[in-house]
Amino acid sequence: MSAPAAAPAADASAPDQTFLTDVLAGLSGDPKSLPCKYFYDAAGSRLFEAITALPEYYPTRIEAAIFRDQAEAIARFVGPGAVLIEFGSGNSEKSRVLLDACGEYVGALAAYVPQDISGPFLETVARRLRNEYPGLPVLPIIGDFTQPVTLPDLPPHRRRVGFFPGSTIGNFGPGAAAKVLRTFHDAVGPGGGLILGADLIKDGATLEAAYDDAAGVTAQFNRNLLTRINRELGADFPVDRFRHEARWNAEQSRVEMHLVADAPRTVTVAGRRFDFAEGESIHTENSYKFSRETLHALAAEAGFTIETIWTDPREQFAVAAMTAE
Ligand code: SAH
Ligand code: AVI
Repeated sequence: MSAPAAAPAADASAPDQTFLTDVLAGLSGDPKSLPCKYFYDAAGSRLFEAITALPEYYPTRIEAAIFRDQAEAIARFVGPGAVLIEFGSGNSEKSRVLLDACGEYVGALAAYVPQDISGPFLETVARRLRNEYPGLPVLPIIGDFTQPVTLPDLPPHRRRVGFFPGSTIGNFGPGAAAKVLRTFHDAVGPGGGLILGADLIKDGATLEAAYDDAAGVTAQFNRNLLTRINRELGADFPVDRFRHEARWNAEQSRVEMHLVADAPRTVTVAGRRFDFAEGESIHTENSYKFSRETLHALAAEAGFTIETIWTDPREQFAVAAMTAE
């Protein structure tokens, strides 16, 4: 019997068509924009990790303190023997607090499922977790959480709890945010839970500093998107000629990140030319900030009921525990 013909090998050097389509569409818009999910190549994931340690970037620190202070209550909400699914898991640092708290107060989890778009980073983190938590099934999924989630084989008849910390929900506009939470609702099923971290509205100076730190790490993170487009899509952005800007848009309750051209420039991406006027920006990210009211409305729109909202003493950040109807 002859061996079946081998499937043609994927061309690793070929540009990702979805990435290319999204970039061309974003740069053709008026105003120009790029989807923020493309920040997270290997370098972008490392830069985001560095951002979380910056003095100006308060969300990670404050959210972690809430998790520590409320560890027992959160573990009781997760419940014994549950499956924890983290969407946009990054370095899974915050999940460790939950894994430890569940172990201490209600019994170990049945499985931990980290999902992230940043594949190699996710694999490294999963390997580390397996070493540190022997006996805990760690079942990573590489994928985009804005699409329906295909879960791996999970232990049956277990409560499923989604975990979406870091205010990643803030990177979606109001309609898109509800849609994302809807996909989590489908993943955990009726009666399942979701623990959501969300940054709260505060003064503009604190917010703009958090997205424009003195050491310039956020600027590097923002510009890395252009470096990635140059490398993966054969573009010729003069990366250092685009200035990083963070703007608090109080009317829309969001911090916007922009890359602003220092002079009139023409850039080519996969053979297509894009003209920039001096001072013209590419809008690269929105980071929406919430109030208790907007959180309740968002949860309800996605089919969840909020059971509890935990905050820090200055009400800078919120962690909401909600149940899928
Ligand atoms: N949950 C972690 C990381 C938050 S950073 C924490 O709170 O610290 C946001 C993470 O979401 C990054 O790791 C990024 O790679 C991932 N991400 C961004 N957009 C995504 C998408 N559409 N699908 C899956 N993961 C995404
Ligand atoms: C991942 N996300 C919630 C971060 C945020 O705060 O919007 C990404 C980020 N952008 C700039 N700094 C951090």
